[in-house]
Amino acid sequence: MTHLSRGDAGSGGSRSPLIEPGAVDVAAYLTEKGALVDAFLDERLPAADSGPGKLHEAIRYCVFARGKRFRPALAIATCEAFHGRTEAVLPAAAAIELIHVSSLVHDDLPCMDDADLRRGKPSCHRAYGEALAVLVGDWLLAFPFEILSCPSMGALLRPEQCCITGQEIARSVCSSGIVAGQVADLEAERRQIGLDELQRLHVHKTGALIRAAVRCGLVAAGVPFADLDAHARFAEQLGLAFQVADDILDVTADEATLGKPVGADNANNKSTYVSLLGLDGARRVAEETAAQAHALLTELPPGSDPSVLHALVDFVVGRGS
Ligand code: GRG
Repeated sequence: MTHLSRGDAGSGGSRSPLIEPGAVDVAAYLTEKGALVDAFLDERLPAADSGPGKLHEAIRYCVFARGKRFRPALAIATCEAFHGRTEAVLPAAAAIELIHVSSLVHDDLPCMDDADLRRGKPSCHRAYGEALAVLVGDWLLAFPFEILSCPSMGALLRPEQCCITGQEIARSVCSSGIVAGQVADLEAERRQIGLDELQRLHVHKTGALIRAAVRCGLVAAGVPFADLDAHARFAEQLGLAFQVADDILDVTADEATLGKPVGADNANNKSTYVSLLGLDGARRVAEETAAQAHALLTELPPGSDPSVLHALVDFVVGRGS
């Protein structure tokens, strides 16, 4: 479906397209892989009406809202780039999406960003109240590890692969991951921070889960653990590009497209790539970071097929241009 043709891999320098424009239909890829992830989750999440209270209804409300499913698609694309089986990476891909949703629910709370809208709908605490939203976020953070430790995982991955997958995902949340990044972000509010500090913060807050998606894809494809660092290097650049594009969209997109309030960063006194560099400067950083991601993808070993990964990099910066 997605591999219509493959272009010249190029040198990865400044923004020469590494694949022919239109060679990979990213929108169709995200839809196709998103549907797989949704079906996987639909089978495993408790029924909306099963109680207690509205817990499971609220969980489904958040999970099945209109998200791009970028992170699970990235995990699947990485696994497929190394000729791994989609079924082998699907549990990790779904787990990563749940962690992401958990972070969105908590991020929207009054004590954090206090956002009324998420994925085009009232945020979880707006729809279900603050106490239940905290608990929905808690639940969504633990359930991924129930999925990953399910005995049926043994039919898909070797025990060491299961362990590393769980470790990668847990690490993307803890002291070098989303939670640490969010603490740094809160600390940085109401003061001017520099580009280095902003970048460090986002390596954790946004980059860590994107990196985990790539690493879990590599693990599921059976890439030797010793090669994970080298093969996942593009993910760091991709994570940064994703955040820069997100900052740009916060000032350029409309609420209907974004599915959340625009201008929220400014309202919350956050330093962003746009506030530090201006719109053109931020766009330049997005392009440069994407070029680095493309260049690193060209260094993947012969035999791998990173064409969808190149297209996902272009998709990320394309959203912010
Ligand atoms: C409970 C894991 C957990 C963390 C708590 C609140 C918090 C600490 C962290 C906030 C992390 C956060 C929301 C970072 C922003 C990441 C980001 C750019 C989100 C937008 O991602 P998209 O565009 O959204 O992929 P969709 O809705 O399409 O999935």
